Amino acid sequence: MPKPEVVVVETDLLILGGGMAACGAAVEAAHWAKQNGLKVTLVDKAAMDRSGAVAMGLSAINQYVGLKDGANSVKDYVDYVRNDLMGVTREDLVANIARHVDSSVHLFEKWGLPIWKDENGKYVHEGRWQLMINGESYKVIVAEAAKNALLGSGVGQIFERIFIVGPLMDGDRCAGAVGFSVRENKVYIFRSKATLAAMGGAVHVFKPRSSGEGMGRAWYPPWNSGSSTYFTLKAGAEMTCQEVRFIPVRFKDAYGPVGAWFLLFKSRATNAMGGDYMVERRPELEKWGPYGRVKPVPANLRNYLGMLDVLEGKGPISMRTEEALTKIAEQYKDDPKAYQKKIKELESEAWEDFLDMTISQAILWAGTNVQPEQKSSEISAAEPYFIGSHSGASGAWLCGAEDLQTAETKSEYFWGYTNMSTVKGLFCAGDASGASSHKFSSGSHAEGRIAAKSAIKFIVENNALPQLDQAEADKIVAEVLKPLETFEQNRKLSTDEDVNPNFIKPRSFMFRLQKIMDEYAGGVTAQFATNKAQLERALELLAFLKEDSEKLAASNTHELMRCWENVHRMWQAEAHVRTMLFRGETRWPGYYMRTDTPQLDEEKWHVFANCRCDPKTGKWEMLTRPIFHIFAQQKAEAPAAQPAAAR
Ligand code: SFD
Ligand code: AMP
Repeated sequence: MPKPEVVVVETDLLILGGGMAACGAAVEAAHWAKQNGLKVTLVDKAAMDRSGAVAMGLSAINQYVGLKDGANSVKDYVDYVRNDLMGVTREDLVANIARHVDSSVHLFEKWGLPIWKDENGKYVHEGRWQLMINGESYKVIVAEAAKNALLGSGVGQIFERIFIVGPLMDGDRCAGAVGFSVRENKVYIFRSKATLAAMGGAVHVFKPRSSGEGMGRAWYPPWNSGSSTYFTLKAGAEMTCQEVRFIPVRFKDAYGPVGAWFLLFKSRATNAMGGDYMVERRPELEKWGPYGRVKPVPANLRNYLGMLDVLEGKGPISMRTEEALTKIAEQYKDDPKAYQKKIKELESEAWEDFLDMTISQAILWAGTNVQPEQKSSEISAAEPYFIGSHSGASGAWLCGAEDLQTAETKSEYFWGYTNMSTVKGLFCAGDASGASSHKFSSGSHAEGRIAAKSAIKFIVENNALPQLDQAEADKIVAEVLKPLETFEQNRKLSTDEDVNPNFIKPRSFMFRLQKIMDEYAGGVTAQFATNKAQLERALELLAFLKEDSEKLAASNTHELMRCWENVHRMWQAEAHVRTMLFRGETRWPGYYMRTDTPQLDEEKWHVFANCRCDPKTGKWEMLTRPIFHIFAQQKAEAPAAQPAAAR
């Protein structure tokens, strides 16, 4: 391959990613950039219309607070999130999103997203915080608005199919990013005054349940590979909640969502003996301090109760779809025609739930003759993912909004610009921002808007383009392209492209990473359990893997992307293992169990576990940060008012 062209792009605000948070950022940035005569550049590794977690569409908007109707308050949402995360959340970040999220949802509707309405014109709720949508084209609609905002205002430019590898630094200030085109022979140096990382979370760090050709079928779409974590870590940012992975319980093998079944259809899940683990194992909840008593039961504890059944050999666990649908239709039982009509209506809602967001689940149902109104379906716990915007919490440690700080929080949670990381000029949103779970698609969009507005303020107040150290930039470009060179130099040493004494291909590298994580860091085959000795062994093996990452080889630019995706995953893995090792307790059973410290330790570990990797020395620092409340002090055990739909 000829030497790639190096393209230098100068901008004011650089938005990395084209997902929900980046689209929110684009809309907001366009507005403020125009007022201030600034330029905005957005870079996505894929095509924005269908990139990120919402690519296939979604069937619900999971965060809507309903402030206008007075249905809930910001504090209600904060209570919900804190309880669900077993007490570990940055209340200031969650509150900031909660007070802005409704306006993002109203914008989605204005842009053309169909939100279900009842006969009185009111939104149909799936649960207390969730709205039902016809969301197959959700991402297309949100991306269109983002593109219109950036391109229509004349302030913006968009680069698609450019994979961002890592940050460009000017001392302690983020100076932009380096990436390459996955379609053309070009390397990009993006120089910026502020950078917003919004490149999603990570999948395929752990071995998935699926194997062979089905391996790409995971719950989380395969293209988010830990780039946000890598980018922020490499810039030297402090990270938080890196131990808080997310294990979704999903319809088995095709990962269809369960929310609509549990909340809208009020279904039960039962074991092989017909027992309901949420009822039979309720006493187990008492072991988990105040968090075992909150309503709804935290997601990890719901998982855990089901896992206990599986460990006792009581699987499979089934979603009782037939029971739930029949129960709803029962009210029409005196009128057979009305009964049949209702069943048909429910049946089509059930299929649409999958067709809107997890088409493969509908295909699996069809392929296995499932009629949900007649037959229940197996559910199971998926492999671990990193998705801080959902029910995980991993991400960068960010500055909160000034007006949400208290005298107590200000010195810990505030350092100048809302949503800025501990690195000057580097902002984060969505999965890239930590300790602010349950923002989902809508909250990520709102957080993107918050972060972009703040980043523009930063630019206005720090309006000089950081220096570009050309020698350093050349070094980074050479490093980015090295796998292509390694392949070219060594390919003739073997007759098989994938087996070579001098290099490792990204696919093999990924399998090695996944095996380490699965076996030692609490993956599926380890039944989500790990301990100090296993985590230390994982670190030992990860160190060898890191050495071998120098020998990654790519035969084309697509494979070059695969190389870097796996390097990003490896760093996400290391941050995760180190933080699980650091936190000497089990706080989120159902996500992972530290078998050597199997209990909650509120006294010692009611804190954030944070980490930082010094970009110069490569040395990791582990530290704790305090958890503060921002509303009038309440006890964690005070449950948020119980939603009608919660179990
Ligand atoms: O219920 C690079 N989520 C759901 N949210 C809802 O509101 N309702 C639902 O129904 C949801 N469900 C759901 C959800 C997620 C997933 C994975 C599934 C189902 C299967 C959560 C939201 O989707 C999630 O919170 C947001 O999408 C998060 O937004 P953001 O912006 O943080 O991430 P993104 O949208 O995935 O976008 C990431 C972008 O980064 C790009 N990218 N670009 C350049 N260089 C690189 N190196 C890059 N790496 C990644 C991506 O291309 C993308 O544009 S439910 O079933 O759980
Ligand atoms: P899911 O499809 O599992 O991602 O769920 C969508 C939303 O519903 C998320 O906000 C979940 O936290 C919530 N949810 C799912 N199942 C339950 C349940 N059994 N009880 C309470 N909330 C739930």
